[in-house]
Amino acid sequence: MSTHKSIPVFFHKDQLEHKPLYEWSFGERLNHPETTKRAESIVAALQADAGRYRFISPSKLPVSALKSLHHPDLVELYKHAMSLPVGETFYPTIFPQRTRTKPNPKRIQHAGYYCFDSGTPLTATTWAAAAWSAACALDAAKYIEKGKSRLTYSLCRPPGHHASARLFGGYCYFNNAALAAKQLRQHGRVAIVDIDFHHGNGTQEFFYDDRKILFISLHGDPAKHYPFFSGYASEKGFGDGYGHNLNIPLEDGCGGDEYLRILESVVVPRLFKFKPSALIVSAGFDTYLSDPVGTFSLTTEDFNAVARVLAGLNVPTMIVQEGGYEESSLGLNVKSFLEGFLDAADLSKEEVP
Ligand code: SP5
Ligand code: ZN
Repeated sequence: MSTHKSIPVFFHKDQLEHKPLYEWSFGERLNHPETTKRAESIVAALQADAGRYRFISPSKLPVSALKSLHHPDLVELYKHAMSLPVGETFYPTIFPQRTRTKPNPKRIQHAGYYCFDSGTPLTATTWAAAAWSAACALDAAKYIEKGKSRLTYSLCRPPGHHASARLFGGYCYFNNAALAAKQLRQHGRVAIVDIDFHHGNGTQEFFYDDRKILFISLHGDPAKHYPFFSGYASEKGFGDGYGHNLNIPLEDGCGGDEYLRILESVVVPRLFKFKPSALIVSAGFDTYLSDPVGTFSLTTEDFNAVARVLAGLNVPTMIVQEGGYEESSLGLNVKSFLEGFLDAADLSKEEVP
């Protein structure tokens, strides 16, 4: 017998207006992997199973909510970028060291002060798409907080986990998962498990000295992969937060068996010990076997198994979309993952006759 309700899915159509054209990667100009087709693939897969997924358009969040998460100048910069000519993309290429420079968020040429790579352009529509993406995470957090649902999915696009308080990068502008975590930490301990292929450097930085938030990230080894400067196992937190940051770099080619073994033997015991009152999953699917960016080899079925393992924690859970660039399979991978949570929740509620 099925006891679950449908999953609320937060998404706003204006998130599709942000259209980065290309990225600069080691001197090469590449087609940008963070396309609108990604979100469209997810929408199509979930809409095909309308009984299980309930689409909700988020309410507009106040600019003050973004300015209490990010430096106000960063927020102003995105707003200023709205005056770029339609179709024009601005790529920061000058990244001053933060010494005596005085940046002006109303000068687009100063964008590099607030940015750490050349793959994350600004356009006239970046602000709207990124603000709606953040709203998807904040509204889901409010759903969880009010007990309206024990499981939510935020179709955040653009993604968020590389963005820190003062810097954008890695295709990320606002840190959607961090916004949700700050909301939920008012009520207790929050665990964030980041399963994107890349280290969630922005999220790590937000909560590095915070013992109320446990951040765990499994990712490609930063010695070889983006974001290179962080994601090492030696980064364990700072001050009060020491011991509440866990980085697990994995080898290229890592498949489902190895991934699940680490989840069950390292991640789950750590989560049980922490006893969070809520779980946020930063869910990237660039660990997929044919992803053009990541180098792991998880299958669609593996995502289902990963979800079942995390669902075993049995706490209110928010799933926040991060990366995943194999457009044609992304929707099915997200669906497989969400179904893992739904099925596990059903099992735990089954009564013995
Ligand atoms: C949210 C997220 O997953 N951001 C990832 C940012 C990674 N950016 C650097 C990737 C460089 C590799 N470029 C693609 C190679 C295509 N063959
Ligand atoms: Zn990623």
